[in-house]
Amino acid sequence: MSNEAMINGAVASGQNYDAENITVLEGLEAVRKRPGMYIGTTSERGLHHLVWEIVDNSVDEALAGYCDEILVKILPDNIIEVIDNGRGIPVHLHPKYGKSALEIVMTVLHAGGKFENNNYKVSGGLHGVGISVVNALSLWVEVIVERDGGLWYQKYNRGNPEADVKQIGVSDKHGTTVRFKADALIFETLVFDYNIMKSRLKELAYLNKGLKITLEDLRKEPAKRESFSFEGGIVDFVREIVSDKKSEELIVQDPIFMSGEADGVSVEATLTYTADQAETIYSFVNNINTHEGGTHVSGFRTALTRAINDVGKAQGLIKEKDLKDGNLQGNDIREGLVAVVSVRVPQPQFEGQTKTKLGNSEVSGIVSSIVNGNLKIYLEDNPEATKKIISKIILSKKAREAAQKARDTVFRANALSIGSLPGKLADCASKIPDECEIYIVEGDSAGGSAKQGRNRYNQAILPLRGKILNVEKAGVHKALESDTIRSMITAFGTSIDDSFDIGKLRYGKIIIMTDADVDGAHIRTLLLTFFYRHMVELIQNGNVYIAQPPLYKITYGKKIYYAYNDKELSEITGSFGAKEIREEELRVTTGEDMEEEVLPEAEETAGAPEKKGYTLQRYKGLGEMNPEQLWETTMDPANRILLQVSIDNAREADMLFDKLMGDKVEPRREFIEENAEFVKNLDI
Ligand code: 0RA
Repeated sequence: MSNEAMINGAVASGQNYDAENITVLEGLEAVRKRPGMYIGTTSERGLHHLVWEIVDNSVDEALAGYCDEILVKILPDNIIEVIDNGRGIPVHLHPKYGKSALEIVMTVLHAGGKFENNNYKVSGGLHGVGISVVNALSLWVEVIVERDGGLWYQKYNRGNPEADVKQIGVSDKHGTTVRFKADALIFETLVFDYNIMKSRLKELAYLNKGLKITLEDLRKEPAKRESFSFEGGIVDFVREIVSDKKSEELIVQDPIFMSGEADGVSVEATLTYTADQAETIYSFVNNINTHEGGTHVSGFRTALTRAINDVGKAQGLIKEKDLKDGNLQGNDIREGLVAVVSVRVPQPQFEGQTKTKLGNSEVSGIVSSIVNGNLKIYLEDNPEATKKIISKIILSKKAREAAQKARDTVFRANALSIGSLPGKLADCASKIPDECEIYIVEGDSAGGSAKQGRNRYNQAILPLRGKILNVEKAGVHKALESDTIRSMITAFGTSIDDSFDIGKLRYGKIIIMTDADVDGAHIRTLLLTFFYRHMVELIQNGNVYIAQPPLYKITYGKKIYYAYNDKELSEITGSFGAKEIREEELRVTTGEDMEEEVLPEAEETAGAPEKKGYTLQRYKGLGEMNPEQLWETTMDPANRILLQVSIDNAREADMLFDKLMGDKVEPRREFIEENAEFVKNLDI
């Protein structure tokens, strides 16, 4: 029996399949052979793409005006169910293939587009590959369609229909239910993450005004259920972004909304101003987050600069003689800006490292003229708000000039001081940046161990003392008053902001090493935010890493093992044999009871050796490891695990930042509650 026939099930079901069908089957087989080509990766991220692919189809129905509700369930055993009240996938017999349209949609690569006539399908990106890709990469899929008065059903195993589409009942409703179990042969993990699901679904609800999206997690009791529906769309999105601000920190009380359409491109944008220094623009193309920006964002920025200068001058708020080239500059205009730009583009071209940058050149002018037109009208109609915005911008400009002066002074002073490298830094011998690493270590005791344990030739250690400044709130000249921040910048050699020069970087790897607890996470977030705001090239260039200290040390006989997470712990202890006892003991040693013991030192759980045969030590902080252990587990290139920080990570840290460090207590508590599991494991 040929491969194709087996995949097909054609022989088993005794049907005749022509050559065309064989090609079809090879199509799905190609997806299984090279899943990365279709969903980017087979990691947790790729797994979640399966859900996005289905939900995108449901959202398309909403965009076409046929669907207003989507329900996503995470069922026990990580089975996903997506229910929408769209038109339902067509089930009629397809003349060309002689099969139900449903079967074609599910088994032919890219078949979705052929039917749908949906211009806004995303090409080139990771979405929009078609629901058949989900089918190809699932152990099984079940589809239930309600339309044309009937209830229809088909099931597939690894992409192959189990039987023809069958009518299993009647219904006067319309909609599609897709249920699937991802294939363990394809994915590294099959476990869906509630928070990842929640943030994307919530984002989709913001981007599609009025669409109600519900997420349910039925994997454990009590079930979780959250619904997202925003009548204000991206205006509500911006409101949420600034929700941690007090009203006196908001320059504009209600976000400004702009929209329009030209040449098939539709544009929606919302903006507001806060007293912060940061610029926050979230941008989307066809509901995809364009992290790297692109032509829609540059069009938006151009329009903002132009509209503010035009109206500001017309109203006498900006005096040309005060300004260098007669205009307020974009970077001053964007300080404190919070904006969401969402466009729909018929044939988007995605570029950039992560294919999240819009390349279509025509979009820039379209966005720019729509935003410019709308914004001018707003500014002219709201002179009070305009006045406030422009005084804030002029203030930003003055602060920036003052900061530049302060920075110049600091760096000049630094350059003059003897040796010029900070005293706390234990530098390495090598001066070849490519082979040099700097560990930024939380706390003096861990710093001491790291200094002793390191490879002096190429590993430098910079211990961080105390709380680092909140760079966001303090502003950069304040941040530069912090010893810690100054030491760090001096050690790197690159300077910051406009003066940043990656050519002067003294270490190829900058490694953040903090404790695996909430304080450690704070410090890490803070450092990442500082890098993101003032040294972003370090991240773009891939120089920034996070060290992963182990959570456990297991001693079994004379051997020592280290586990970096609970899964590894059970794998390691599982390999020792005592399988039945194992789980029980793991619960004892890692469960909540242990956490409550007042043991400042690491916990040695040596009890009942005749039963278990191994000793488990749970590290609570880097400081508990002696120099040798720290080297062996976290610093030795042969054993260590380093996570390279991506621009996405840094951006997330930046977003979290306000929550963690802001004045309001509520968002911080929410963060800790939302991450309760993480926090429990990591022990606060
Ligand atoms: C093909 C054609 C049409 C809709 C769909 C597919 C569709 C796919 C999914 C996946 C999840 N929910 C979905 N809803 C619809 C167009 C239908 C028509 O023209 O009637």
